[in-house]
Amino acid sequence: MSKKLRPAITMIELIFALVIMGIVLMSAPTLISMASKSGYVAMQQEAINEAASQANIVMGYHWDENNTDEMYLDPILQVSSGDSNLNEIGTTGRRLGTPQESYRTFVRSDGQRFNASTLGNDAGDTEKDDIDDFSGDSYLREVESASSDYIESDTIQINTSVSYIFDTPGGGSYADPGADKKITFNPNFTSTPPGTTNIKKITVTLTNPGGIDELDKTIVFNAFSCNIGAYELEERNF
Ligand SMILES: [Ca+2]
Ligand SMILES: [Ca+2]
Repeated sequence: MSKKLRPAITMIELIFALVIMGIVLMSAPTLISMASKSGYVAMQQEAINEAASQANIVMGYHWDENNTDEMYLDPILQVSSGDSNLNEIGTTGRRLGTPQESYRTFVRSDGQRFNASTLGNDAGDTEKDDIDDFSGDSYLREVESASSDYIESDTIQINTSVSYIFDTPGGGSYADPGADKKITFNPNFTSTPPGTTNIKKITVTLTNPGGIDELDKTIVFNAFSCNIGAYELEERNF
C-alpha cells in the first residue's frame, strides 16, 4: 500500500500567516491616520501660502497715499518722527548718500513736496492703492486638502495690519561713516513711534480658532517697506 502525499499547510505556516495578518490589521489604523495627517499638513501648507501671498500682494502697492498719483514718479516723503539723518538735506531734494543724478528725490516733478500720511484708508479712495490701506483688513479663506481619498476643508482667518516702526539704527548715526548703522528688527516692535517714519511694517497673521490641530495656531508674517521713492526706468528711442 502506497502512501500518497497531499499538499497541506503545516502548523508553522499557519502561525506565520496569522502573524502577518495581525501585523497588517494592526497597522491599518496608523496608515489611515497618517494619510489624513498628511492631508492636514497639505492644508496647513496651503494656509501658509495664502498668508505669504497676502504679504507679497500688499508689498506690491505704493508706499503711501502720497505716492499714488500715476502721473508722477513716486517722491520720497517727508516724515515727522523718523531718524533726522534720513531727512532732506536743506532743499537739495536728496537725502544723505543719494547721488546727484538719482531720481529718488523729495521733490516731485511738478515741484511739490509731500508728507507721509496717517495710516489707513484715505479720503477719495475708491479702492486700495497704498500699503497701509490694508491695515485692519481681515478675511476668511477656505483651505482644502484633496490629497487623501476624501476632501477635508477648513476655514482660516487672515488679518493684515500696517504700522510705522522706528527707523533709527543702533551703533551710531547714518551720518557717521564709522558707525555700523544696523537696525535690529525684532519681530514684535511693541513700541510704535509717535508720528510717521521711513519704515512701514506689514504684518499678516493667520489664525484658525478651534480648527484642526495642524492649523490651530497663530502664524505671523512680517514684511517691511521703506520710504525711498521710485526710480525712473531708462528710455530708449528707436
Ligand atoms: Ca489710499
Ligand atoms: Ca493709506
